[in-house]
Amino acid sequence: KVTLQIDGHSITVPQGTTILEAATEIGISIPTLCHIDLKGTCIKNNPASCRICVVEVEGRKNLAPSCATRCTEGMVVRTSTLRVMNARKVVAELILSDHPNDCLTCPKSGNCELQNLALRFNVREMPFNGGELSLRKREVTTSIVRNMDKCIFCRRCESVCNDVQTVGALGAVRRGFNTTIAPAFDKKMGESECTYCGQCVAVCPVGALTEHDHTNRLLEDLENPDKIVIVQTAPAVRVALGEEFGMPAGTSVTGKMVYALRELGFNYVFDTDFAADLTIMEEGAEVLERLTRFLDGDKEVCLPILTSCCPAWVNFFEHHFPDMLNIPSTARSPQQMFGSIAKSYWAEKMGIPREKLIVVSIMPCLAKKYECDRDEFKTNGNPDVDYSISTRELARLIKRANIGFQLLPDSEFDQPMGESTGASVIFGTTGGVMEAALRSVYEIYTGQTLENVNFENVRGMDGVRRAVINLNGFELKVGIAHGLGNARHLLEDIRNGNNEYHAIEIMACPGGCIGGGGQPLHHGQTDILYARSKALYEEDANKPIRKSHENPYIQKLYEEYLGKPLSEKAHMLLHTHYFN
Ligand code: HC0
Ligand code: SF4
Repeated sequence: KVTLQIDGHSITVPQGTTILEAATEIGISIPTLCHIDLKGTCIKNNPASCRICVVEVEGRKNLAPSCATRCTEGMVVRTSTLRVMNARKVVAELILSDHPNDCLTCPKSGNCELQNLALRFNVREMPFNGGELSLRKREVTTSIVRNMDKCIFCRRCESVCNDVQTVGALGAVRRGFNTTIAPAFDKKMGESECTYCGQCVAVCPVGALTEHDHTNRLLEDLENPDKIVIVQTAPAVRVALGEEFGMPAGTSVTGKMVYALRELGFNYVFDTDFAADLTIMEEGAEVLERLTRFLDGDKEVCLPILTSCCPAWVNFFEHHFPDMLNIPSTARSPQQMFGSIAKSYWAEKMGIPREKLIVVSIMPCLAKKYECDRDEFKTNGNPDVDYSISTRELARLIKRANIGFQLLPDSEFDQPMGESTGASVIFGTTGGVMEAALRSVYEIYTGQTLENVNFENVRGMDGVRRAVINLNGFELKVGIAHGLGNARHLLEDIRNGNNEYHAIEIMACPGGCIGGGGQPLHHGQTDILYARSKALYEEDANKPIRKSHENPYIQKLYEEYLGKPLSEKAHMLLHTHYFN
């Protein structure tokens, strides 16, 4: 342990603690820009390159970057002397001298860390303007927009893509004013191995990486009298949307969200959770089918079975594990199952022709935009889900439409595709899909009622988790990974023959969908992820039905239309195949 003084306060911290960490602990908020450390996940970037966080250390001539300077015994630190404040301001002014000044129209306006710092440092003029400027490209993909003239080279995106996701789609290319952060050889993101997970967008402090906004398209569709526009909302959206309206993280706003969507003009407001229950029916049946074959001694059976509902994960295994495309479940994601059922079963029931129906999804995820666009989810070019907007985009629409979100009453989803169980609600957090599957697989496999539906041993935030579930004497071994780097480790183990699992859940984003690239920005605070996850478990606990196979409208869908899980019709509408 070492004891030091920061702004006159004495503090004792473990050896190795940085000045920034020590100051944060006693409530002194030193400004940062390139630094990010989402404790409890592996998201970390600390190149100490921006110098915004400098402080004075007694006895040292130069100012020290607090993010990279370790505390030592007897150190005396000052974080807000005039010299320090002026130095930070000059650093901000220098960054701004090579940054467009179009804040008013920037997609990040109001949420930009550089803008916030300029305000905090009282930057009122641009003393270094007029010099050479970096000319950098703009790229629009289905999910992500890259505005490279706004890049400040903090390298957060690079760290997250390389170290956390192990995709390696982003890195510095060229030098000096020509430098850009791009895929190797300055290729386009759309031509790289990018999975569209959106984690680079989630950590970008400025407007260099943002989502591809579909809100104008949606407003036009909502105005069009020739279209019926329906919406589905993903599990993780309801526990994060409130943050955009000043509510504490972890406030569940399901009822207000439904009300707001009706106000916006959607003809029907449905729930992706309904389709998550359907996913469990299909994926659960696949698990049981493979297990039965395994127990019968079938050597050809592919185990472990992997979940397939996360589109960035699907993209990742298609790119990196083309030799293992037969092990993931063939079940489509809930987003796509919803679209497929909406444009077949429901549209037929309602007498709505396919071309008149627009299915929109509200997702915490940017890869969902890309998933809607995959050819295998289209019929004669018409997509099952027309397009997806993110939680942040929905918040912007609500604000634009003058809806006072905080004061809205609660409203209920429409039926039949609005009914869902507690099992489907927890899909939005890491471990939730596995827990939902276990609730159904247990009952169907053993024929017994599962009294305690809480599988605490699959919950939590550790990057890779293992659990053994006793199914009447058979030990089912399950694994959970979130973050693509963790997924890669598990998959490499399996490829190398160290296969200890029967089933594995994988989500690309740290925390699962609650930490998705389309969510309100967490600005490096892990508490936010924990609060969102807790809110999902609470919503699950408060649901009258908590097992997917007990959803009455899912039972009806099978009776009226699909027959049974894995039927021919179910295969056609609810399953998919993978490409390399
Ligand atoms: Fe998810 Fe999903 S849980 S991927 O994170 O499975 O995006 O929230 O909607 O599709 O349900 C995202 C969230 C979903 C899907 C569901 C799954
Ligand atoms: Fe990397 Fe994900 Fe960003 Fe693509 S979306 S560049 S995979 S972090």
